Formats: sequence, C-alpha cells, structure tokens
Amino acid sequence: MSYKALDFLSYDSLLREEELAVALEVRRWVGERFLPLAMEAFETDRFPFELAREMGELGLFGATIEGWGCAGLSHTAYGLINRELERGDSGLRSFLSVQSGLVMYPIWRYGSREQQDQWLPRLAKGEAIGCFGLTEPDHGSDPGAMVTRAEDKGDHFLLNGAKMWITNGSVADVAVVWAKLEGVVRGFLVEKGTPGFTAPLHRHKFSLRASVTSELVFENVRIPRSAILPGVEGLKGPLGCLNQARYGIAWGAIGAAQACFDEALRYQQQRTQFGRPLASFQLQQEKFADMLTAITAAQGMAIRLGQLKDEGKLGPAQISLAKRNNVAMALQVARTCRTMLGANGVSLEYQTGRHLLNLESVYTYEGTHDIHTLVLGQAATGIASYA
Ligand code: TGC
Ligand code: FAD
Repeated sequence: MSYKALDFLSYDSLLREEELAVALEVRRWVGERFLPLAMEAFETDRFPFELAREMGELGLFGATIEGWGCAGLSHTAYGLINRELERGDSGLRSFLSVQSGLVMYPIWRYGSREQQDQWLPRLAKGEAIGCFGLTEPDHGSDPGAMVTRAEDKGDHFLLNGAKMWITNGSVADVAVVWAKLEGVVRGFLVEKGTPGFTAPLHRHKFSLRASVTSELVFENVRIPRSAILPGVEGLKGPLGCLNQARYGIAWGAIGAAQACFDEALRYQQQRTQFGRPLASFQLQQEKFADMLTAITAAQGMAIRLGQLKDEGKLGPAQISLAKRNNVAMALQVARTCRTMLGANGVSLEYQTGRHLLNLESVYTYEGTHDIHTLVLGQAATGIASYA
C-alpha cells in the first residue's frame, strides 16, 4: 500500500525542485529496499549492511560536503533525507547520522588533507563505515569529564580508556575517538584492527535493534601522530559534530511520526467496531487532530531550521529546541498510534511499535531531552544550570 506523508500546510511547496526530488527518491528507496527488511532486521538485531553501498550510490553520505565524491546538497535536502530514512527506521537514520554528521563532518572540518583524502571518498561510497566515540561508561551527559586519555610518546600516541553505547562500533573501519591529551579534549582516528583496540557488542537492546551498538575498549593502543585531528581542540570539537547529527534528528523524528500517523489512519479507516470505522469516533478523531497539529508544528520548525542552516545562521540552542521538541512529539505520536492499533499495536507486523521502541533511544542519545531542556534554560535565562 502506498505511503502518504502528512503535509497539512504544504511545506513541500516551499522546497526547491531538486530538494523535493531528493526526498521523493529516498522515500521510494526506503519503501522498496529497506521496509521489506525492517521487521526481520529488528527481530534479529542486525543492521542490513548490504544496503550501505546503495546509500552511497544515492549520494546520501556526507551529502552537504562539496568534493571527495559527495553530493554537495543543501542542508534542507540533508534534513529531508533524514526524514525519509527515519520513516523507515530510526536505526537507518542513525546509520546516516553517524557516518555523515559524526564521522565525515569531523574529518572534513577538522582533519588534515591526508585524512580527508584517505577517508572521505570511501565513506561517501559506503565502502568504509565509521563510528564516533564520545560517551564513556561513567560520563554520558557530561562528556567534558571523560577519562579516556592519549599520551604523547614522541613518534606516536598511546590511547587508554573505554567508550560506551557506540553506534556501528564493532563494524567500523575507522573510529573518531575523543580523548584527553595533556588535559585537553582532542579527536583521533583509530583504525579497525589496531592492536589493543576491541569493540564488543551491546546485546539485549529493546530499542534500535536494527542498529549495531558497541563498546570501544583501548588498552595501550599505539596510534601514529598522523591520526590526530589537527583542526580542533577542546569540547567544542565533538559538540560541533553533535550539532550536525542533532539537526538531522530534528528532521528524522518527523519521518517516524509521519509513518505512525499514516499507519494508524489507514488502520482506523478500515477497521470497524460497533458497526462503524474506528476513525469515525470522536475520541479517535481528537487523537488525529492533536497528532496532525503536533506533526505540522514540528515540520515548520524543521523547515525553518533548514533555512537558517543553509544561510549559515543556525545556532546550537536553536538545534536543541527542535531536537527536543520533535523527538518528544514523535515519541508521543508513536505511543498514541500504538494504542489506536489495539492489540495489533504490539505486533512487529505493524511499524508503529518498532518506531515507539526506537524513539526511546532517540530521546536519550545526542543529548537527552533533559540536557536540551537545560540548554534552552540557559538560552532563555543566560544562566547555565550545569556549569
Ligand atoms: P560548555 O562549557 O558549555 O562548552 C564547552 C565548549 O564547547 C562549546 N559548545 C559548543 N560548541 C559547538 N556546539 C555546541 N552545541 C556547543 N555547546 C557548547 C562552548 O562554547 C565551549 O567552547 P570554548 O571555546 O569556550 O571551549 O560545556 P559543558 O561541559 O558545560 O557541557 C554543556 C552540555 C551539557 C550542553 C554538553 O556537554 C552536552 O551537550 N552534553 C550532552 C552530551 C551528548 O549529547 N552526547 C552525545 C554523544 S554522541 C551520540 O549520542 C550519538 S547517537 C548516534 C546515533 O545517531 O546513532
Ligand atoms: P546520564 O548522563 O547518566 O543521564 C541519566 C539521566 O540523568 C538522564 O535522564 C539525563 O537526562 C539525566 N541527567 C543527566 N545530567 C543531568 C543534569 N545535569 N540535570 C538533570 N538531569 C540530568 N554515544 C556516543 O558517543 N556515540 C554513539 O554513537 C552513541 N550511540 C548511541 C546509541 C544508542 C542506541 C544509545 C541508547 C546511546 C548512544 N550513545 C552514543 C550514548 C548517548 O549519547 C548517551 O546515552 C547520552 O548522552 C546520555 O548519557 P548516559 O546514558 O550516560 O546518561
């Protein structure tokens, strides 16, 4: 059955022709190539890596970068790509967020020309996979307290520590790892197979099951001097990357909400109880009205975010506003739609329950809902509660 994406205020008419074309192409690809695998991927706890090269061929990775085989699209187009992928699954959008915003972005923005030439073309094609290690077992919301450290040994660095909850950790060819060097946060590119570097899988997740999550363990890992990202020092390095990924999530969450809305609407139009379609009852119609309003408001935020980013005027607190609002909105929509499917809502035969479970992770990663509340509290009052 063909998917109908909710667009009540005709936001799509604000898009440039090529942006809309990208969105529709990704929508088609998700429907044809990803969705047939989605239930099995979630049930068997695996990401369909066989799709990575197709995503590369579509130009989805590092799509806003100019050069190195990247598509050089607008940030609005990149947002739309996130929306369409997350309509499929948050794990699919996560795969893109990490590869593009958290791996290609720091290599492009902070890397040396050699690092860019070595990694960007392969990452763009989906021939190489990357991961981003910031969170540690004892330091999540407060990454500035990290204890992973690099020691300068003259001709090389020695890396020790551990990272936790790392998307793509055990499959990545290159890990962007944040560690303190003489007390200052620095980024390092650590290649798969480097002696002393292991990446055990996190098992038993009930969320984002179609996404690989791993620990990264560094025990006296010797890395060459050329592995340091020369272009940035301090916590603003990793936080600058998070801006890219959080921007994508603000768009992506809308796709998950649209998918749930579409499924609940079709279901309630077709299923009858008490001799009438469920969608005809006022209690259900109130839910549709509330969700329609919430999704439409989130879409307005995303499109404005895209305009500001394309103009180079988007600030971190504005991204926090949209990440916080749109993910909470999507989680609420998924939960409401789950109830509207009755018992079928707990079956993986329907997408909504999968989206609901996934969105619990999205609510927590890339800055928890609470952390974005505090960022907004600081923006509103001028006082940082976490300082
Ligand atoms: P604070 O003292 O405020 O700032 C330190 C330096 O960083 C600068 N800065 C930023 N720069 C760029 N973008 C931002 N969003 C920035 N926020 C702050 C700031 O100007 C300062 O620069 P400078 O030059 O003065 O040194 O830092 P703080 O330690 O007080 O922390 C602030 C806080 C709490 C907002 C920050 O730590 C934070 O955002 N915490 C949340 C951590 C987080 O989001 N982790 C995510 C891990 S990655 C992940 O989840 C990937 S999910 C992957 C997937 O999609 O599958
Ligand atoms: P904590 O920081 O311990 O927070 C626990 C609770 O306390 C939360 O509710 C939080 O909001 C609240 N809290 C914390 N501080 C405050 C405060 N000052 N005031 C009020 N409340 C507060 N990280 C990476 O680096 N790379 C990845 O690729 C990555 N992928 C992930 C994939 C998945 C599936 C998941 C679930 C997580 C991933 N993460 C990744 C980690 C994620 O970014 C962290 O889980 C997140 O930043 C929160 O850290 P924490 O889990 O340590 O929670």
